[in-house]
Amino acid sequence: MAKSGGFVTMALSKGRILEDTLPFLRGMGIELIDDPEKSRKLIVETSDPKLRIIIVRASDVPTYVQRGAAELGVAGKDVLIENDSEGLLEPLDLKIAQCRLMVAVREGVDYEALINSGSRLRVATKYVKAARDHFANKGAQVDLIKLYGSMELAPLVGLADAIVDLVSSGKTLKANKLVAVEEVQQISSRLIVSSAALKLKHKLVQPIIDAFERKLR
Ligand code: PRT
Ligand code: MG
Repeated sequence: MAKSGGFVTMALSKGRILEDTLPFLRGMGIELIDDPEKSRKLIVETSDPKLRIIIVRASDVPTYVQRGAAELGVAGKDVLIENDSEGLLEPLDLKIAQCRLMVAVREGVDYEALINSGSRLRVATKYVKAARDHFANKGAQVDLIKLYGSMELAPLVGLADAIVDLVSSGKTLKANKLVAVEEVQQISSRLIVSSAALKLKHKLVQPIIDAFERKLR
């Protein structure tokens, strides 16, 4: 464990996860001292001297928790699928930042025919592990093309036949003349906890898990 002493660090990402986690903290009577969306501070104290928040990239949350730089965090299931889960517990589905991981193709493309044609489908995605499992379960042969963003562009410029991406309102697909054709998985964000911290700092960490759980009821 990196940090000893009597406090707990929670790793959150800016944007929807931070926003949707604040009500859980408020349920415990905890407010942030600074607004991370406004200030550039990456370590944010809270009204509870025993709890601080660190602001990290969404896909980095598991790393901070696994390596003991934070005891707790909130991460999308998409991020957790792509990350290894060693040393991590996932005690609660917070049902926040909900969306769906979907396969999408260009409007007018016959996805079923493409799949059944037997030729290898080129699929661009940031979610390589989830996509690999999905197409393997379907028995479909695919070439996965790893991208880090703007997946929607790939089918439009001939880089890929399909993409696997997160969809919430569907506006991004629509704006790029793509259609969702298949669901890979429902996604929501989870409270994650370091299994080591849960043992070593049980008295500090367990009450936070319990408070989040109460808010879900
Ligand atoms: O932005 P950054 O590169 O730092 O990381 P990130 O994109 O992973 O972080 P962030 O904060 O954008 O997302 C955090 C988590 O929110 C993700 O891990 C998901 O679990 C969840 N979430 C929920 C989403 C969406 N909804 C979502 N719509 N994450 C991303 N999107 C993107 C999607 O990839 C697509 O580009 O929004 C676009 C589609 O949105 P619609 O509304 O047009 O369908
Ligand atoms: Mg983003």
